Amino acid sequence: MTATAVVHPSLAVVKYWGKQDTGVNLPATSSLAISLRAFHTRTSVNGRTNGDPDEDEIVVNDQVQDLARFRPVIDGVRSRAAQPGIVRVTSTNNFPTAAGLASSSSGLAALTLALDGYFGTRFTPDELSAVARLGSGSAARAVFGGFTEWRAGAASASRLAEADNWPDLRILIAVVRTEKKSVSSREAMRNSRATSPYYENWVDSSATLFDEARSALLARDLERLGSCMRRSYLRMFSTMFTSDPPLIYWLPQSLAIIRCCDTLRSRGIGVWETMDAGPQVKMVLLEHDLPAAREALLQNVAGIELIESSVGGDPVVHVEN
Ligand code: 2P0
Repeated sequence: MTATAVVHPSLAVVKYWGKQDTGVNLPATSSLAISLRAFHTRTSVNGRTNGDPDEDEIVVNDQVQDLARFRPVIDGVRSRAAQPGIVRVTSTNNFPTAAGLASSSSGLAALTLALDGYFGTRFTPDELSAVARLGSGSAARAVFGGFTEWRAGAASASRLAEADNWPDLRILIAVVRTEKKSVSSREAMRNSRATSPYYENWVDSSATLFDEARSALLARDLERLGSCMRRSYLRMFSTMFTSDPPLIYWLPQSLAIIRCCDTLRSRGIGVWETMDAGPQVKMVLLEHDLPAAREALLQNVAGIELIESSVGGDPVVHVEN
C-alpha cells in the first residue's frame, strides 16, 4: 500500500517566532498565514521492503535523512494504528528546501497526512495539526489550505478562511539565493529568546498585531494587513539582529526589494513584503498590480527570480492498495 500527500507551504503574514517552555513547539506568539499554491511538497509512505526491516527510512529530495526530527510525527501516528509497521518515506519539494521558503511547514504536514492515510488512523483535523506540530511548528498550519491561524500556546492551528475567500490576492516570491541556510529557524528562534533584549517586547506586542491583522484579512483590507505584516517581520528580525551572536539572514538584494516595495507603495501600488528565516522576500499584492510590481523589481534588483502564486487549497491525500 502507498499513501501520498501533496501539501502547500504556509507563509506567515504574522509570525511564529519563539516557543513557550511548557511543551513541544508550543508557540509564544499567535501567527496568521497564507497557503502558497505555487509550491508543494509531495510525500509518499510505504511499508519498508528493503534495507533494515526494523528501522524507518526517510528520503527527502533523494537524500536519506536523520530520523530524529521526524520520529515524534511517525510515532505519533503509528501509536494509534491498528496494524503498526516500519515505513519508508520519500518526499520531494518543487521549490528550494531549507532556504526560508517554509519547506518544513509543508514537509512535516505532508508526512503527517501521508502517515495517517497509510495507517488508516483517520485523525481529526485538530489531531493532524497537533501531530504535525511535533515535527515543525509551522506544519501545524500547513495541514490546512487557505488562510490559517495558530494561537499562542495552542496545540493545534485552525482554518480562518477558505482559499477562495480572497480570489484576487497574489503572492510574489522573490528568490534571492537558494542555498540551504546555515542557521536553522529552530536554532535562531531559540537564540532570540535566550539572548535578545527585545524578545519579550516582540512577544508582548505581537498579540495586538495578530488581532489587527486577522480582522484586516477577514475584511480583505490589503493596506491594513500589509501594514501589520511589515511590523511583524521587522519586529521578528529585530530579535535576530540583537541576538548574541547576532543573526542577519538578509542579503543586499533583500534590502533592495524592501526599498522597491516602499517606492511602489508611494506610487499607489500596494505591494507589501515579508521575510522569513532566509534572504527571500515574499510580497502580498492584488492581481492587477502584478505587472507593475514585476517590472519595477526586475528593473531595480539584479539576479533575482520571481515566482507568482495564488492562495493554495487544501492538501490532497491518495491511498493506493
Ligand atoms: C512562521 N517561521 O510563522 C515563522 C516565521 C519562520 C519565520 O515557523 O522549530 O520550521 O520546527 O517549530 O516551523 C519556521 O520555523 O520551526 C517558522 P520549528 P519552523 O512561519
